[in-house]
Amino acid sequence: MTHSENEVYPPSPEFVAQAHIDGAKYEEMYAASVNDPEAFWGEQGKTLDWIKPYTKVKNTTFEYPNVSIKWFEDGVLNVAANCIDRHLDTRGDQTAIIWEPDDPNAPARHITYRELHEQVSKLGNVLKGLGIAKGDRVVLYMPMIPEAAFAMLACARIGAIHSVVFGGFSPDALASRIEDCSAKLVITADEAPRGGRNTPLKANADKAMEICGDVPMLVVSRTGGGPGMKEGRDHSYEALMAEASADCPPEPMGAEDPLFILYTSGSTGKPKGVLHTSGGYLLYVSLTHKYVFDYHDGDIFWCTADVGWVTGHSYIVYGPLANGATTLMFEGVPTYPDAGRFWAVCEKHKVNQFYTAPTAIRALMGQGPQFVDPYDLSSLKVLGTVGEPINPEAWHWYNDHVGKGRCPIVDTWWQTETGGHLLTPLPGAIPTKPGSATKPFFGVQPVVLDAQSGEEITTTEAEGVLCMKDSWPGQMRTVFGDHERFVKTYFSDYKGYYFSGDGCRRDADGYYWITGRVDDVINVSGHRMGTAEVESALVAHPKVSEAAVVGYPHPVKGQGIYCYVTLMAGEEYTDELREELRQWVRKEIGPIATPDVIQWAPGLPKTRSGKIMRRILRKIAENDFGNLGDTSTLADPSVVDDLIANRANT
Ligand code: 6R9
Repeated sequence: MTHSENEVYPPSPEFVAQAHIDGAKYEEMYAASVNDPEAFWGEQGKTLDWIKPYTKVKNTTFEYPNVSIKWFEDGVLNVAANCIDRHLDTRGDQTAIIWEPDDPNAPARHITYRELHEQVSKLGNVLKGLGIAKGDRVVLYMPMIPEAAFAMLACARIGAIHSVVFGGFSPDALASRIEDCSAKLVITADEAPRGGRNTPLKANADKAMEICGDVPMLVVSRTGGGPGMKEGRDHSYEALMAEASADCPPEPMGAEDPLFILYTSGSTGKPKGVLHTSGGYLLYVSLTHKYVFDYHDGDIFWCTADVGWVTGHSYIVYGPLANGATTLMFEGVPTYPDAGRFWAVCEKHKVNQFYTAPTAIRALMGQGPQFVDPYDLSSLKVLGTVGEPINPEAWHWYNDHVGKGRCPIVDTWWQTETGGHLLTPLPGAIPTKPGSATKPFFGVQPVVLDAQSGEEITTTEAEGVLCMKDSWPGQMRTVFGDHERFVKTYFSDYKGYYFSGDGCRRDADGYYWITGRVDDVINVSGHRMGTAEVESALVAHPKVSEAAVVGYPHPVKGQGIYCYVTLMAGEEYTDELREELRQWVRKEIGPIATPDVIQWAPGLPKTRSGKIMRRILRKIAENDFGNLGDTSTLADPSVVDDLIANRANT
């Protein structure tokens, strides 16, 4: 089945009748948002609680090299107070967080806004007691437990900047992030149960500190296992919380004071510390959460992401809590104890909006409908996807078996850098087309540029690179500690625009279809990875002299990791070494970076100036030999034939 732009699914009249935004309202609000952004955002900004109201709304320029992005710059607020304190009068006893543990037989936790206030306030005081002050960086390396959300919010409450590192990352990856942001504290847990197995977080953090040096550690006891505490460095979360006062006034923060740093892969080897600030980010995630999921008071919202990714930041923690929602946090994996777990949880907690990644849908689809059909999914109203384009088969399976044809599917395109959704349907307003992220959210001005000339394509139908013409409040502000890199990465290739790194097509109805990255970033199970990161891990092995890594189509992961490896002279190309290299990369970066294919490449296709021709390697990995393009500039064209002859089975 291929994409068809003629296949259109409008929301049902019943859905439209109860939705916040219908088609006409979308058109009206969208026009207002781009015709007069000052007025639009100035008005929307009032949905937050300000300690000192802003008088300025937008002060942004994409002009190279003077890029500068400020929203609500003279306003003062506190993000945690907006997510917690302001709800206490009206919904103190409402559940803020439902926590569903990995083990389906263990009890779920329901944490009210009042309890959340107490926990976050106590933890804020614990952090202060450990010497953390406004502007200090705190790294979180946590399981999917409520304490992860407490820690993020406690940082926000006292003005510290959190940087969450995904629990699946290796000690090396953790160490480099601790170092890059000069963290003053690491918050972790003894172990992270997932799918019936425990990830040794504390042991990994211990190893990281052998690399980056000791940093004070606050350790949550999740399983009671894991290594012992190091005297003078490690502190027990439970012990300090037991003594902490619950009186912790929220720190007044400038709207442009940093809220968090989140490292993400780019086309070079070193992950970038994407920096988000307080006011604009919170407004943008709360507004998108409300309108994109058509969230109504009392609804149960579930985003299945990990808090280690931006999706978890924006749509498990900040967006939902700013809206006074009930947000579900799931510790486990979609296939444990079996492939029905997501649906069992939806039934158990009567989930109304469900938000996941296409890779998870494909994996579950492969297990068969018997894992979903028995569950009562009548509570569901809106389904969402994020992370990569959704293929029509997966879309239809999601629509038929999960949504029973009743629930609009919102395919949300956005990035760590964008803070929240940029291209997405509003479910009561925009008819969907399977595989298309449809239309821009309020205030978002997408443009399609010709990749070579950089000219804006002004016809409705267009194909090229996806850029943004103007800023939106959730946009990242800089790369932590390297503003020049920020300007160079996003604003130098196409002057005057924000460059997303994605290619796209706009159809005759003005719908956007993302065609994938145009740089050396691959998307493995919805996770971004720089091919350069995997290459540098490979060449760090003593037997490897050179490596080139590309993505190739993978039925479940979307893209798999295909590595071409050249060994040092005299080394032997063996299956044992291949497996050793797979484990090596896994250890260097983390399990998500484990190579799917390693092809021995005694020679790599290079230009005469020594540049590896990745375009050709991509084609070979894709099994597309008829279409190698111009190979005449290669120093030695015969290496291509050798690589084709020895292409690995995938
Ligand atoms: C939120 C998130 C961003 C990259 C992005 C694009 C891809 C995300 C997508 C999508 C097609 C969608 N992407 N959502 N592609 N349709 N709905 O995933 O952030 O990890 O930074 O990845 O993911 O290529 O540029 P992040």
